[in-house]
Amino acid sequence: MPVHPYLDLSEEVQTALAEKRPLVALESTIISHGMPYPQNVETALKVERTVRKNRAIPATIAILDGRIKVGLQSGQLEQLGRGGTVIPKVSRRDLPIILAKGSHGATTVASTMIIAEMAGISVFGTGGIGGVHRDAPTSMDISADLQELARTPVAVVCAGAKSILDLGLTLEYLETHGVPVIGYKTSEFPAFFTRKSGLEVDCRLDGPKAIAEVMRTKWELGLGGGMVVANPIPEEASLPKKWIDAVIDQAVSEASGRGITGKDITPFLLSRIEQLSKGKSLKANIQLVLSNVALAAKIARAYSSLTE
Ligand code: PSU
Ligand code: MN
Repeated sequence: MPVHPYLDLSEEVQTALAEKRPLVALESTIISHGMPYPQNVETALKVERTVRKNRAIPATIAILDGRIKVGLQSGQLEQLGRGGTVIPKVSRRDLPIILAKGSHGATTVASTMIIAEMAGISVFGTGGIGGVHRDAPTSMDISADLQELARTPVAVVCAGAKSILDLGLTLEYLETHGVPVIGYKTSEFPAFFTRKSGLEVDCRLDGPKAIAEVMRTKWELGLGGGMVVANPIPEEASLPKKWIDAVIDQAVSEASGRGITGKDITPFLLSRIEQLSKGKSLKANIQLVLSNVALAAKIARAYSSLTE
């Protein structure tokens, strides 16, 4: 019996679910839209190895030929990485359209959360979440990731959010929607390429077990919804704040000058930042993703031993 008629689980993921082993969900927009080829595929493979090294099972999620895949073969990762921005970026609103058309799709944080929940996976590791854009007061551009965190019970481990966004407004939005923001070994919300933002998280926790306990408590209370676990980029990989902030400011002003809007804006900013930083942002991005998925694996293990 499939878990869900639209879902194809890999054999490994099926076995892990049946044996109640810890799983970590992974997204595919970061592969197709978040990094250039071939570093995107190399990183996706390294991410999966890192999850395994930390004794959990990776479940990379994507849409291929109108089927939701949970757990990909390396050839499928290659297909998503090589396809790049030709593969449609799929968030909550796009999911039914792409499935009905039978197309391929790269899942964002929002749609990866939806699918992780369908499959029964509670922990998801990635780079950064979407958020409230700096011009949101007039553009109303607020990532669907935030609404998803409000409604779907999955813990998302990330390095905070890039300062292409308004981080203060992003935290306000999460507060309004009842999404806990946990700082892992930090009381500050990290700003992706840098460890600090000057903004406080709701709670600092220093171990995977303490984080798993908040997840269990939230869901046993019937509160539903997700959680953000913010893990600062490793010190040695972090970028000088002034310099990267200037790069980001330039990318944001180019995007507005070129009239880029909607779902295209985040991928545009990510690739422009990579070009302007001469690849330095990409190196940092890869390091923080690896650190996040290692933590996600530890949280998945702690959560599965709490709930067995
Ligand atoms: N931020 C990053 N890297 C990414 C993304 C965001 O630093 O790859 C991707 C994620 O898939 C996220 C999506 O869910 O962009 C958000 O897009 P939007 O802002 O259009 O909701
Ligand atoms: Mn948007």
